[in-house]
Amino acid sequence: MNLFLNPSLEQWADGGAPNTEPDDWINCGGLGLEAVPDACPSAVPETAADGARYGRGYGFEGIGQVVETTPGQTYLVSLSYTEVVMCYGGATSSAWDVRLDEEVLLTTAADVGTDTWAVETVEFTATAASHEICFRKAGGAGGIDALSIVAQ
Ligand SMILES: [Ca+2]
Repeated sequence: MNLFLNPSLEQWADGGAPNTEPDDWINCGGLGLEAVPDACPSAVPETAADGARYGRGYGFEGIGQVVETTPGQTYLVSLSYTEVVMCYGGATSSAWDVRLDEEVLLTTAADVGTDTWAVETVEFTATAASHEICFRKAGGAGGIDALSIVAQ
């Protein structure tokens, strides 16, 4: 069972405006994300990895959730990610950091292009009754979608 709420970033209360968070997600980076296609209909890629929307970040923007965990239990975190050409320019990069309580567990590839939704996974073992999982941009403009955390 995926422990993230709104894992495909489909619900976005304020219309997906720049520097905001999808419903149930918190800002864990410089600023929040923005929803594509809502905030940028000409963004590339046009198609989400899952559903109708994805989140786009730039620089060190990020979103996260605090999930309840069982100490000693192993969890698998997964994300789909891509490079994004923005409406208003800026360097593209698909690099995202997956962070556990601000510690980087994984940095994704930076160069998957804009025609690919790549998938990466990383495991961790819980040491507390809850942990914050954060997907934080590691420079440039890129997208995320289809986020999950599942007990193994
Ligand atoms: Ca989606």
